[in-house]
Amino acid sequence: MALTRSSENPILTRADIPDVPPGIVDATSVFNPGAVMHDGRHLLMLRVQTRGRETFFMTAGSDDGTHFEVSPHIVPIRGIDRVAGTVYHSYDPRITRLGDTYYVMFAMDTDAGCRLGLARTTDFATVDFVGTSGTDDIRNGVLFPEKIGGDYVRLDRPNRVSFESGVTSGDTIVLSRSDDLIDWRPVAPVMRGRLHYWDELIGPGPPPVKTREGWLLVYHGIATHLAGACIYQAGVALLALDDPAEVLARSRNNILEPREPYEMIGQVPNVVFPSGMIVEGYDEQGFADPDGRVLVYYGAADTSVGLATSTVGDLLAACGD
Ligand code: M1P
Repeated sequence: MALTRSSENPILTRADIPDVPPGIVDATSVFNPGAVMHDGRHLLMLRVQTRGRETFFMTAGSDDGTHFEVSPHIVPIRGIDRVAGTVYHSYDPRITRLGDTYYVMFAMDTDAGCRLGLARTTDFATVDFVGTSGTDDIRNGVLFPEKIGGDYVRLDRPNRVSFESGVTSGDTIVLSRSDDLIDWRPVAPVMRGRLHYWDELIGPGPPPVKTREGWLLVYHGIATHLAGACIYQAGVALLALDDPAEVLARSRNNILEPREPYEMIGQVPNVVFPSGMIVEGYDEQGFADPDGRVLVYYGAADTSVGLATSTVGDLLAACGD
């Protein structure tokens, strides 16, 4: 397998979450983190859920990418009250660095449905809401780390598939472009789910990584089951550098699937959900080093945080497997 689990897994559990009363007391779960290098350290932005099933963002820092200390603060998104109505939950943050600014794209459950929120920060101490990023019902959105063809570009996953339970998901990853990060134009479908196989429903994972071969995308795929159960796995694809709507390669098999007890048992069983990825090593032109270590952070069973590692070269090879 292209990804190797850390022997320290799960690297973060509810036991690592300090109380921050009155919001967070005896946290229930921590999962689906965004990840980025900040000030020479590995930083995770965590989705923390409480017994009241409220959701909060917290951050954790590490010198080695494996052992994290959670800061005893809730990270507020300043200005999110500008959203009309109630934002019930903000979750699944994906972090992209553009210049000196870190952009956090996250899901917001609102009265109107699921929307993408966008916030920005330079220090993760204060995070400022930029706006609701588009008007479509979308849960997964990831920004590319540079403009392409003069536009901001993102991959998103519109929620167009409905289950009987009323839950919505999606089977298409779409490329969208924007001049201002707020108004988005869907440009082209990039990848569709493969019915009957491991990735029937799909969504982009962490922000794509620039390599000399193309944009490396880790994504999640969902196998549906007659009983209504879903199995969440991770896969990898390679997108063309100039036009990321073009898929150059896509893994036939998943590269990570629920196998360990902490992935198969939890609040939502059988889930690995990759949401953060750090590449240790870029060349002077900003391309990821093929030998560079890759750290993929994922939510395990919507309960804890797992880490799996690889190299850029191994992930590129997995695209063709
Ligand atoms: O419970 C598993 C996942 O379910 C949803 O996945 P998707 O983004 O594909 O719709 C999300 O709620 C995600 O947070 C969760 O981990």
